[in-house]
Amino acid sequence: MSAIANNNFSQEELASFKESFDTFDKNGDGAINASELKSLLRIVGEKFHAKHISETMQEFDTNKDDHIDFEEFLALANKIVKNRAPITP
Ligand SMILES: [Ca+2]
Ligand SMILES: [Ca+2]
Repeated sequence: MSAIANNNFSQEELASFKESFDTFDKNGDGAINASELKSLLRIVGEKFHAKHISETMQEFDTNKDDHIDFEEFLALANKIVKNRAPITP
């Protein structure tokens, strides 16, 4: 819970992010891998180009397991929300 508590998200926002996370986690392993991150970044916009995927992965994959888990995803979501509208379709 600590990482979640560090974000100023409401329960509604968290539920919405979890929904997005599950949508992007296409193989359902509970984490976003590089190819899943690619489709995520394509949807959130032109600010995140394909060439930035490895950089984004490095920046937000804080435990270096080559996957973005939900806690790491919240940090990414936090950055996206600050830049533009929420990542709902
Ligand atoms: Ca996955
Ligand atoms: Ca990770």
